[in-house]
Amino acid sequence: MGKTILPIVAGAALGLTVSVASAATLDEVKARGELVCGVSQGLPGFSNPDAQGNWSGIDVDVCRAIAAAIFGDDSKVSYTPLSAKERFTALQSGEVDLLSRNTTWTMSRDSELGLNFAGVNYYDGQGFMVRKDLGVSSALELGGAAVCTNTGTTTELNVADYFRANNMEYEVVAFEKADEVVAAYDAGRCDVFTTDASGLYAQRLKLANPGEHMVLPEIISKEPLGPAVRQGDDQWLDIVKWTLNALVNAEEMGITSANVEEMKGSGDPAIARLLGVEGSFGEAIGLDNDWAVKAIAAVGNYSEMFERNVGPDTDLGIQRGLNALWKDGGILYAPPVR
Ligand SMILES: N[C@@H](CCC(=O)N[C@@H](CS)C(=O)NCC(=O)O)C(=O)O
Repeated sequence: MGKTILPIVAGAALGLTVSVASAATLDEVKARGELVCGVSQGLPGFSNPDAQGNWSGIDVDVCRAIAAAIFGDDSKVSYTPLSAKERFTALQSGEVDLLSRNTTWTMSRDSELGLNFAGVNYYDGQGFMVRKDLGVSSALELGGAAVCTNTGTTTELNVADYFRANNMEYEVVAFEKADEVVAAYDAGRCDVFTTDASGLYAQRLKLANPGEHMVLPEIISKEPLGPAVRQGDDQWLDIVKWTLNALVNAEEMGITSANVEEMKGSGDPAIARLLGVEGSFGEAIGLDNDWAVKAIAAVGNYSEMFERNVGPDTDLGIQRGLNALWKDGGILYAPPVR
């Protein structure tokens, strides 16, 4: 008990608006009539606004799925663009209900920042991009290079580890905003652009001549990207966690946005539980029992979400790889609704 109450009391005594550990994020979201989701400032395939300010991407779909599970309406989301450096403060202070922003789940973020990660919506790893005319074919040939990267990321920590472990010198050229990193690399201020491999595919689209650049074969880290919430509200953590699990389980069970209504009558007990035909799993997390139906109807199952935003038929052209289901050779595995 003391653990959850103390931060509220301390915050109130200081006269601060402290949402940390305030119990019912769900109640606040319902009273406000919309979910406030922290996203990137523009990363194609993950969270990106179009010219009209409509957001799309695999991280945006997580926000939409949660809004749909709560309100039955995936448009009830307001998106707050955040730089890598700003994102954790925005979540800690209560400015956003949820951070869904290509954020790597690490131990220090999970334990020291007052956050909880609700799962992984994209398994990634850090890579390097160079100009083809640099004449390099491996990251191990990058000794002495100037490396462009973002501040406040795992990226800058991993690059330091990698160069040190391989006894290579390097010079960091770091910026807070991702577009500044891309512009600096494109202008030749550095030899190498490093970030999550998905980010390389996404940001490459913004270069003047994408065909003049190549991604090197080395992947130097594990970057499990997923949504995070504040510590101290277990119900809200469950809502985010189980909505994400529902999309992965839906793919495994062959449930899609197109057939979800029909699948309610499938007779398979596992499908009946996920879709709220049997049991009261939705009520147990503070939602309606058909919460998963609403989420799946809005964004589709995990595969639909992947293919629409980052898959082979999109500009990013990414294969499922690690992000395939466990039974298809990947590592996506959601616990059962039971
Ligand atoms: N996954 C890494 C890197 C995240 C990150 O912020 N990457 C940059 C470079 S791709 C980015 O998303 N920029 C987009 C933006 O800030 O809008 C982390 O969690 O630290």
